[in-house]
Amino acid sequence: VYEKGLFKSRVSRKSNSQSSPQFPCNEKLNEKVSLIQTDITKLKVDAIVNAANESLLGGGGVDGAIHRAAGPGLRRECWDLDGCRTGDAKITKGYDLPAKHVIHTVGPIGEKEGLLRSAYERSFQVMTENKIKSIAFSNISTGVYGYPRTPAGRVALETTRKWLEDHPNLEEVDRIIFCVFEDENKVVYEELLPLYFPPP
Ligand code: AR6
Repeated sequence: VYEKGLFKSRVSRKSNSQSSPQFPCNEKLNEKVSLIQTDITKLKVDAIVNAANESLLGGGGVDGAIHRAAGPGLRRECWDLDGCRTGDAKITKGYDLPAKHVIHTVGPIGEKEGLLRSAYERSFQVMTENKIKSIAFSNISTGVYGYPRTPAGRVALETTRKWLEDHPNLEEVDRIIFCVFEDENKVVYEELLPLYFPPP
């Protein structure tokens, strides 16, 4: 499922040096993080993270794809959740998906950094509360909600790096996957990953 060898890839760290964050290499953390380009509904992980809206009742984009693949049980469970505020996250079962759970988070409309950070942080909290070991994130807010891709990637990776550093005893979390769909986000993550998770 996972693309291995990410950190030995051809990516140059020079390309983004102007605004490089200064994170030291930590191979233990690097091992937990992967990039994959695929349809997130195909991933067999403990949880996939949906870019939902506040109603939690489905929509277009990745949300629509997840609801279609999961089947009507997902919509029924979402109905009972009574929505989700922007920056928050809620969990359901995965129903007909290969993933066991769906963490539904609602990103901001437009470039509101605090709310996007909150969406990732709340997803990590929900992951921990539910003892989830492997998680795949879609690129929250970067489609219909119009958050520019590179700043959104920075928020995703910075939040992840900090969360991993703040939870050094979470041995049970063994994989955090960034699931990109279109080529533009793949390019963004290939450039940013070595800045937040530098190779040896
Ligand atoms: N697998 C993985 N990623 C996907 C898939 C897929 N099957 N389909 C799209 N993406 P968006 P948002 C990528 O618009 O910007 C919905 O209607 C897509 O290329 O799905 O947070 C909700 O109901 C993009 O990079 O979510 C909300 O109303 C990323 O997923 C609203 O859109 C997110 O794009 C949320 O907008």
